[in-house]
Amino acid sequence: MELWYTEYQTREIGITCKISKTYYTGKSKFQDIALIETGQFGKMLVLDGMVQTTVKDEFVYHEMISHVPMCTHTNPEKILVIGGGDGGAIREAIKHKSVKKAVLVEIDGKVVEIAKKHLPEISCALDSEKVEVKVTDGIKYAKENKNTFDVVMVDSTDPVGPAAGLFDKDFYKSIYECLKEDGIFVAQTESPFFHKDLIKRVFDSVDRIFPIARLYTCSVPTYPSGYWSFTMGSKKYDPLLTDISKIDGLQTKYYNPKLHKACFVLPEFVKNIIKK
Ligand code: AG3
Repeated sequence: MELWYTEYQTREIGITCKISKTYYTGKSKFQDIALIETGQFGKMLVLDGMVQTTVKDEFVYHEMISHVPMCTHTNPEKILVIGGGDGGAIREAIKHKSVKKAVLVEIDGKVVEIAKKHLPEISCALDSEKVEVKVTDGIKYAKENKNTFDVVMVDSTDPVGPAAGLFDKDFYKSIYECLKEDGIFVAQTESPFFHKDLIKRVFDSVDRIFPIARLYTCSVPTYPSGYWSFTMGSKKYDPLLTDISKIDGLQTKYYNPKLHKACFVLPEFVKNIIKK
């Protein structure tokens, strides 16, 4: 018998994958969790029915959420990832030799446990001695750790359920305060095709709080519309002015020095979303 899984990305469209194995389905305190084997994308992590990551396309999102801010900062030593319990963003972050410590703050310990057990390719860095995993609320953590981090990445789920507060203006203010004076933050901000209002709202908030606000995009085939956005807020460094000749030795499959700037070149309809 053939088994298929569908994520209904909007009320009008979905992504359907043939699955050959179910490694885990269950409920944590915060959400439904599933770990399935798909023919096309390999192992796939699904939270509350929404595809979070797959072994075959995770590199795009994880490299882009991490290397763009990491290479914009001139000396990122202390890193914070909020969400991202699968470990992919932090795996990329610690590829940077300057990093002394990377803290992962994930609200749902079950996600970390499942990723460690079933997604070693993605979660491998969680056992690194530079990495500290804290199972707690990222909003609270950001408030309690002022002036501490060089780079903060918000690797959240969609703005519903446990992640809703991670798209709030007050949260971005706490992030601003938990960054050092030249700190940078990036948040995943959904699809320019399907989530225009959200992108506009987040970009506006970040633009009000940070001296520099930028939006960049990449292609993630398993996410709604396949086209994804990130919003960056920076206190000092402008990613468009990064000296890309200094970026070298990073082992990547998507990110590269030229893309560092090219990813900020936006199509007209995306420019219009964030136009003042
Ligand atoms: N977090 C963002 C995934 C959003 C996908 N949305 C959806 N499928 N509706 C990814 C976490 C990876 N570390």
